Amino acid sequence: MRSMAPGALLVISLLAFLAAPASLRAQSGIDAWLRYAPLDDSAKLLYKNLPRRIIPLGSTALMRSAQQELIRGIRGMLGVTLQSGSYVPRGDAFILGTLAEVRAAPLAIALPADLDDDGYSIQSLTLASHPCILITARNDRGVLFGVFALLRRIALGQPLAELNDRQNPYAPVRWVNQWDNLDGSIERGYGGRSIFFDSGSVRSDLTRVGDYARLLASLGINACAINNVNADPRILTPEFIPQLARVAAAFRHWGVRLAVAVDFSSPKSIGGLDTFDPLDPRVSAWWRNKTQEIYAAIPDFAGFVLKADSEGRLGPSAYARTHADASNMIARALKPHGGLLFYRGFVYDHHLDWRNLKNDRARAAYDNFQPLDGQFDSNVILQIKNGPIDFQVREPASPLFGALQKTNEAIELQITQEYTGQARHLCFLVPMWKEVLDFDAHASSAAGPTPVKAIVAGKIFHLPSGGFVGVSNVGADANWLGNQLSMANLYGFGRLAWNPDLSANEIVDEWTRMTFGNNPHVTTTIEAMQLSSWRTYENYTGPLGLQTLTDITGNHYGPSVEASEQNGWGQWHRADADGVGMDRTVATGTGYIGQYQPAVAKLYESLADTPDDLLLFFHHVPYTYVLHSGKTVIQQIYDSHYQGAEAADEYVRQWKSLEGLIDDQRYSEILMQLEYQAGAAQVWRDAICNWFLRVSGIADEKGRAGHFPGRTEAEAMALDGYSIEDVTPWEAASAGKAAVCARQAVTCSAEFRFNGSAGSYDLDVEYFDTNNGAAKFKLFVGGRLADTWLADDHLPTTKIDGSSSTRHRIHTIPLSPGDEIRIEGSPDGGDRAAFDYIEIHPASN
Ligand code: GCV
Repeated sequence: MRSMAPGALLVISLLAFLAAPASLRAQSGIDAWLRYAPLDDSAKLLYKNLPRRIIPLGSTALMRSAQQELIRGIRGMLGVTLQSGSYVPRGDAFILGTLAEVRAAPLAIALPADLDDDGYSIQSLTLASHPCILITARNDRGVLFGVFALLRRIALGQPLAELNDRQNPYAPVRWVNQWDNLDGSIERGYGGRSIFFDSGSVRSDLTRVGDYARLLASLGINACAINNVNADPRILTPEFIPQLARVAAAFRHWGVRLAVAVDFSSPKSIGGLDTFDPLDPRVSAWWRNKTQEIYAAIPDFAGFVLKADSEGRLGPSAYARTHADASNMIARALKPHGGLLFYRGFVYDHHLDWRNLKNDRARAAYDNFQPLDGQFDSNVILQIKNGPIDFQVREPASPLFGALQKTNEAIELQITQEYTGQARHLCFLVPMWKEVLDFDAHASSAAGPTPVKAIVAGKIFHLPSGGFVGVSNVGADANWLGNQLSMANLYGFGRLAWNPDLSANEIVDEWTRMTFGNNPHVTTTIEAMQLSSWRTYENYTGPLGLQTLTDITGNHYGPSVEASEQNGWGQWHRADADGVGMDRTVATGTGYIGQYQPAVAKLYESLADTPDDLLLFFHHVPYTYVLHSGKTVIQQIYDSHYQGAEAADEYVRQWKSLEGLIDDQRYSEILMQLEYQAGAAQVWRDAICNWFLRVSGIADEKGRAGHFPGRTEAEAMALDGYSIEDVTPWEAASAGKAAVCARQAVTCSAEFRFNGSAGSYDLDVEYFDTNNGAAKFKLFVGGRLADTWLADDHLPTTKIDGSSSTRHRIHTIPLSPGDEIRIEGSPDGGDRAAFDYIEIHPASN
């Protein structure tokens, strides 16, 4: 996603704006799925008899938001401006009110008796012989959610006549977490700076916070914790609380409640005590007073999130206390105010001895929390990541879901794509989340199937609370997450939190239509891309349950197979010359599988029955082990990487077929992103295949791994100013080496002669775009300049490695045998204009 010069972008945007019909005009993405773009005339016909008046029966801030949203949506999509009025039984109207308000109006209609908090009913009915649409709910937040649901129906072109839609949320907890730091950076955030904080304070302009709350409300999300779980204790200082109150106010009229993450040592670090021992009465008094201070400023404050005894965060172990001691002490301070304490289950030892084959990080959540079942207060919720490790591209469901019967649980899903392409790669996560949510944990022999979604919603063991938490990490960039297509993940999380029974197809269809319109070619293309994208990403990063084979001690982005080995972090895959995979069996391995309920454990304990997709997560096997698919493990590793990279290439072609059917700005931004992804997928493919080829010594039966037709390595070129350096990890560069320009040089060059037959070719230059400068490249063919570009992307590394390796494709160049091809690189700052190879292919166009 290289940036264009601002001037060029302005001219292009202006030209596009003047030339395009309204629906195709540039869109920044800021409105996400709430664009309310005009429907086409035939769709509008469906709604020609809709009421023209809107009657809110209540006057709270939330009711005003509901009213304004309905006006905004109907005006945008249908070009009709609703008139506001008060109720008289005369004329058609949209009527908005809580059940109590409808009863008091009074409207002589039968009202639904089965609505929960935040649930809603949308009914088309006749009042005094006038057709009306009534949106009602137990609370005004529910009315707002009903308005969004009605507008969604219109955006999707669904008829409203005889409508009787009653919906209750599946679970009370539908939260998002942001990992924003007070300085304005965001841990694992890819969409720019924080919309909440800057330079140690809450931002003065909270417009984007309100916009965000509107997006969240449209999905039924009811709370947001705004700061990093690696929490800065200053969030609880007396100076900060009034600032938090401003954020709460920006959230409030969208029905989103504020929460914050807290640091367990706060009583000591900011509270003036000499201890943070949860059993010390001074400590509990401190939390009580602090909580009162917060509720005095923010009466609807939702609660705290706590990461303790994890990744260096202080916790109860400092005083030999339990997680229950810690969480109950804080929960009791919140209890009188109705607040919740989310205690994170992500507790593990990151100094494990990797030489001990019985050690296993995957065991940690269960080992820490299962023995405490029954000891947590009723307003404590254990927040458990979907899998036992850490948001890898594929993990089994955490066994902890099925192991607690007396503890409120929430599943933590990661919307921000930390290990799944960091919003530079298309990776629609809803299919992955669905697999976990629908996974039968066999938690109770009495209750029939016990899918994880029902467990966390408290439905199986009749618990007071629980539900869904998404780590969202939106930022101040116009498109929120750093990639327009990634917004389907935020949308999908919210829809699943409301109703986890929705299918991935339904969700992506809604999102695509609301985001890009109803053109059938557009919707089919985008939906197919989204739905295949998780498998694609998994294919070229870490198939067979290997997890994302990335730099796990660094940026979690590019390929680095050995980064997870021989360190204490415990993300081991144990690949060596003889075989690959973690033996987690009870019989011979770490015993992790024994943490599942017997029916699940039986499945995974058996090598023969374990699904191929999770094989190497559970078992260590030789490379020649034959999968259910009939392929050997090693061949599947090669094949999946080639398939994944081909699919990523195919996305570019699919996307290009949408030119002119969606607005230019989003078309171009996404095209650039997909072209980048296609190149990066090839980097992954080559890195992983080369690594396994070298380590296993077993050839790819299709002859692809290690053979790269049309590729000329930098090492084989005549160099001037460039020198050849080893790359770390070696698999991140073709043949392990790159040409790096001398630090002081103004320009370095490398050249070779084309020795193929005459024709038209695409030239791929693989270069390293480090983020500490913007090197300039020029490519000459036969002495003539063919292309020039800047290495000015902001990839997450200063190093020449798999994260900075980037492909630049130059299309349709005529070449004859003997033509001289010369690349010139001019370093800038720390960016050494390094490159890896040039690959020449017959032109694709
Ligand atoms: C907020 C992983 C991430 C960390 C994150 C942590 C957590 O380790 O890499 O950035 O810290 O999970 O979920 O607490």
